[in-house]
Amino acid sequence: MEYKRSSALFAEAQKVIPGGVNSPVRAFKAVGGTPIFVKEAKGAYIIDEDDKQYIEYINSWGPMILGHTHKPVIDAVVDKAKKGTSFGMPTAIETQIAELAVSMVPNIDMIRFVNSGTEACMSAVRLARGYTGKDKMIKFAGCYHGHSDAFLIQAGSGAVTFGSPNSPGVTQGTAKDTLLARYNDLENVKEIIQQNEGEIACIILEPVAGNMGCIPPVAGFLEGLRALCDEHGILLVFDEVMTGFRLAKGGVQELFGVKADIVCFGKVIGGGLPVGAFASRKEIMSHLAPLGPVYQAGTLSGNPLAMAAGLAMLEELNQKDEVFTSLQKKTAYLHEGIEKVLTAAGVTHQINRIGSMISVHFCEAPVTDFASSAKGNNDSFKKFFHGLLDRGIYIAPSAFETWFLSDALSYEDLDKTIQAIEEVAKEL
Ligand code: KE4
Repeated sequence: MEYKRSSALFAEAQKVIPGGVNSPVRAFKAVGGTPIFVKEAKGAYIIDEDDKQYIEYINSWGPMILGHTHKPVIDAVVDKAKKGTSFGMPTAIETQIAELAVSMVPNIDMIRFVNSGTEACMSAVRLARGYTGKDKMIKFAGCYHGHSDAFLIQAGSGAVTFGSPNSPGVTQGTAKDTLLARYNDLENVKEIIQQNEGEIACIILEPVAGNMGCIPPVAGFLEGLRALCDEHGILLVFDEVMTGFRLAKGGVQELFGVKADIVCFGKVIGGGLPVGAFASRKEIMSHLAPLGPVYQAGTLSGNPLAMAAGLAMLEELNQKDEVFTSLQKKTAYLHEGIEKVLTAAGVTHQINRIGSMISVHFCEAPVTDFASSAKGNNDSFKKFFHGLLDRGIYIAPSAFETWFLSDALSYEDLDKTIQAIEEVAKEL
């Protein structure tokens, strides 16, 4: 398929923006080809610069849970913008959204707003280190918590499990305090804790992983982490940037009934504007400046425009439990349809799904961690991605990403998606 205008725009962009994009995944490196440039979006659809419409499953990587240009959000932003976009001074709306978020999410008394999921997770780890007085943290291979140095770590030499930088610019000094564990492997976490007894401030994870495809926790995994943290004086940090306000009003803590000590948010909480947040009980949050010694700040943190978008979004989700049920049903319907057509075509695959998060993997064995996710056949995924794109279906341009459904998707859209997959399956 010829993406004439997008190709021209991509060529121009690459002259002044590294890789032509402001975030790497958008460049289609994992799937090849030219990224499409979006002109506008509405509901479940995006329209590219060649005026081609797509049914889309990115939804800005999660925020557009109610669909693009959702009227209450747009109206709130437009009205707020007329009164000023940012002051660098406290405003009432920050308290309004903070009170609402605290009322929706279990185990938090206070919340601090920032401008991205990266900032939320970075700040949460600093707070955990400041509160416990310990330096190390455990993260999981395949979990992504944004691009701050401490998270850009890959598996180090097996035994010691020390991380090593997975990006130039990250120092060994930083890497030594990041310990890498295997997702869904409690025994591995226990080993690492034993090897670093008394030195670990926190364990941070995506309680439902979305950055190695969608990988739910196996039975007992979250509960086991909670018990280990209680036993060893470690804080449990749930990175709910993807899952927060998407999998349930109260996120994974509500869905699985497991209590985190600190919770990170992004995406949905900002309604499509740049908002992240981290939250905890008062005893921990009171360590944050200006109350306590742990420093954290941000010029645009809590700016009224972003708060207006986030507040409109959370208010609607708080009033409409049926959104979560509707999303769950639509995603199950899509799952069943994909399963049927891929099986009929004899395509080896796995489908992971929870709530309105779903991913398709072209591999034999179940996908339960990064290693099993990496076994997916990427050539098949590339054909799958481009076959769907050419048919007007836009899914995540990487096998390591998750599809996010919006409630603006109709069952007719889902049927068109399944139909397109049935056609593409013949080419895999
Ligand atoms: P941001 O700094 O990109 O707002 O959030 C970082 C982040 C933190 N935690 C989780 C669980 C996340 O999924 C993310 C960001 N997600 C990616 C999608 N895999 C954003 C897309 C991108 O990097 O452009």
